[in-house]
Amino acid sequence: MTSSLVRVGIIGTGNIGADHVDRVAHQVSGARVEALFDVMTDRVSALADSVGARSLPSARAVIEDDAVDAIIVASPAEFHAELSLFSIAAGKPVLCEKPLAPTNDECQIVVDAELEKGRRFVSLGFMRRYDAAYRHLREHLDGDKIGIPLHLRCVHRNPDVPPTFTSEMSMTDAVIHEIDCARWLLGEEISSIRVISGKSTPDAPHGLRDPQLVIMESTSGVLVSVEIFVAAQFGYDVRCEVSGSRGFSSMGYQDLGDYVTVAGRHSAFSPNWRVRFGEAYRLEIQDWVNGLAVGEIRGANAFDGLAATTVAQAGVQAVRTGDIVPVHLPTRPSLYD
Ligand code: ISE
Repeated sequence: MTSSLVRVGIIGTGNIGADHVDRVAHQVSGARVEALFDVMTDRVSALADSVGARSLPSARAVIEDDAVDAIIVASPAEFHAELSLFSIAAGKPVLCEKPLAPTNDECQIVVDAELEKGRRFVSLGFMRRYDAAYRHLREHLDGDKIGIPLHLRCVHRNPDVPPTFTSEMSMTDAVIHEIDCARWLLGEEISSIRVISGKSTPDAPHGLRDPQLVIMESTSGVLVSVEIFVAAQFGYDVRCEVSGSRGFSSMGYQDLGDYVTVAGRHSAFSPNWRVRFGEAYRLEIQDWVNGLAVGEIRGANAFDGLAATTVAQAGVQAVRTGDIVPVHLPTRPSLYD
């Protein structure tokens, strides 16, 4: 780092990328936005001007720019692995939005690139790890407050999705978060997955099975169930309850901001994940920047990305076949211990 502020280059300035520009510029300390790239050139120039950054002609130009210390990748998922690889080749830390890549093979190539360099560069944007409610859940598990975890019961509801959304995308775009949370909360891998779909909501885009019930098992046999319901209409709703051998701990059930009026009882749901997890995203970026200042790469890593994509892809197969699909993960290299 040649400046006391981490100079960040951001690639992709759509919804989440634009949020990250605002976070780096105004909501975290120790960093500033140095350069941006987006294929939508009009959008990116105005955004760059608003935060005193430069708009560059390509993603690679951002990564290789001498005045950029670290990269945030918020482009569409199919570019994540390639841009992470360019960042690794340039020797620059990269905070990549989930997923690390849509396929296991591409994720493995990123892991291999880090192994070859003998150090980690990639932090993966599994922001739920920074959410206060999920952190409490993990403290209860780590503190042995509820005994041995036996069942994680998760709910993931989105108000709506684009008309092109498919039953498989429910696994790769949405359930991938519960996959990461389950691994992070339990400290174990997922060993199998099956997906059951029943009656679909009439509000689902044509062909989308919604809701679906996902049932996973961890290596020690903990059950992880997820109701994934992406055309739920009323708002964004994420819950998780862990049943343990001596109690339970839950999030998302008690903290919905309920209020009561003469007209009845109301629950204030977030409109979308950008609002619900806004603070988690901010804390994730702050921790990333704080880590870089002391030479550490923090947050979920590239192997976490490989593991999550591997389970999500097994989930895709489970959607298509209805089978219980075993998950085959490579052994975790010591770089990721
Ligand atoms: C979206 O892509 C996300 O990443 C959100 O975190 C997730 O909750 C949502 O379901 C996805 O569509």
